[in-house]
Amino acid sequence: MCWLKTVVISFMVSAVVGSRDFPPDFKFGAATAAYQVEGAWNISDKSASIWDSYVRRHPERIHDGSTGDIACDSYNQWKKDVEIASNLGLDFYRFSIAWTRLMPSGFPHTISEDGKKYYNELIDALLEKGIEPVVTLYHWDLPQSLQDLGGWANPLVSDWFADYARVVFSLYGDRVKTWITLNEPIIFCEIVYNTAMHAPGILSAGVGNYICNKHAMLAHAKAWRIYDEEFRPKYNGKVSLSNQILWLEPENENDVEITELTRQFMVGMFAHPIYSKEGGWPPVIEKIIAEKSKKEGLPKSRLPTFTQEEIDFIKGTYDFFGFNYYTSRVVKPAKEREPIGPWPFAGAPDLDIILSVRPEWKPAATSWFYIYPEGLRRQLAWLKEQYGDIEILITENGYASYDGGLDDHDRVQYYKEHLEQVLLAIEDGVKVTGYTAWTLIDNFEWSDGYRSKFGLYQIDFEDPLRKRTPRASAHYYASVIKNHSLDVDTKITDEL
Ligand code: GBH
Repeated sequence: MCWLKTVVISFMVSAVVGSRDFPPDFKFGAATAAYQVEGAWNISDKSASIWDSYVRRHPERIHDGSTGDIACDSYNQWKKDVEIASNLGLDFYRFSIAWTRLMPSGFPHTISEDGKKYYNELIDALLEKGIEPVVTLYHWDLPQSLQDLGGWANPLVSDWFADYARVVFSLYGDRVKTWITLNEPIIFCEIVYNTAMHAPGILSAGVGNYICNKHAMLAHAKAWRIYDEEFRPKYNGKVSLSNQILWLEPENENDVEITELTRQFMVGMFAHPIYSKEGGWPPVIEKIIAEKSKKEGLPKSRLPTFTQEEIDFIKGTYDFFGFNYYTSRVVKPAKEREPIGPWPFAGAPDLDIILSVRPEWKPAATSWFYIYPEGLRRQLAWLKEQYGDIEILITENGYASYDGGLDDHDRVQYYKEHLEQVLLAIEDGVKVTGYTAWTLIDNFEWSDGYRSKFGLYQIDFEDPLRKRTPRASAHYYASVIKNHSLDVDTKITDEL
């Protein structure tokens, strides 16, 4: 009888989704980022990053006043990370390199022996287990020494980043074939300067964010071109960036146009310069910010322009489209003098829009997070329509809870429902080639400290060795990977 029940259920499910199987070459991974997991913040010759200093200067801006000083202690426990990545059956593991660990001064004349060795060992151990390393160069931890020189607001930052990228490519390019230059410029530029709620905690709303956006695009492009010219011929890898994308829908039919405009503002700002045929900022966005700036009596736009040379330099600097998806918003115009919450999660003053959510989208633990799996499929379709039939890699997707327990049924549900949307998108003809779960292990969730749990594995933060224990979601994900299909039980009890 049992088999009959399974057949009936899978038939019902396949009526919703055509195929439950992933294409043969589809890859599954999980991700972390250096500051969120490594700890060992001042070990050996490592210097302080902007997060190391921010958590000291502003404990009140971190939910529990915590720091990433120790985090998951992955600097010492990395063998366990590799082991659990292998137990999950991951095709790839996405982690980031801490600039301050590898190049303590921020500049390439000092390369740390310990830093070099740490990432060498991690990469080799992954490869030994048949896990491909996918490496992010910058996941928000700028050397404080470079911040002291202006950080992402200094036009030289793109050269500093390029020099760092060259060092990383030359050290690890023989073994790492997939590179992410920058993780989520919308967060490290827009959130930083519009809210100061992330390191370095500098408020410069409507100005600093745009300067940073421009320099981030140039930094990415310089790194891509260095790879393309100096390393691609011998290593033949791929380089792109990861954009954070909120899927946006009109609140009602009158808001269709303003929603498309907001998409250009939020996605196009960081994609149009790289992925469009014309290059440069999305023209509508350039126009709006220029007009606003003029009304404010400014001599020129707060959005710095690109020269034609810069436009051509940035255009086409990609090998795939990487993006992180968690949640969605609906868009409506703000009423006159209506307060606009902090961009990019609540509203955008330069567009006079308010972002909110539909009542039927279930909230996850943290304030910004509402569940809308269909948003992922729609986002994928939109990307294809905008930028053509390019390879897309989902570089993060995952679920936040405050409950740190092992029976994380909600997280299993989240993964299942989002992976269903990925399959549907593939059926729609979108070239999605891989999916990355955020995150392998509970870790330091930025301003939310250790309160928000995203891990497939639970971390015992009371334990000096930071014991890693698989949650139900780890069992589920392992089973999806093993079967290369969603035709699996959501309640798996196999040993991991
Ligand atoms: C990604 O950011 C990051 O790449 C990753 O490091 C992070 O752990 C993960 O997602 C989960 O957040 O309180 O309004 O300032 C996604 C964007 C950045 C969303 C921090 C929430 C705080 C929102 N996240 N942000 S707010």
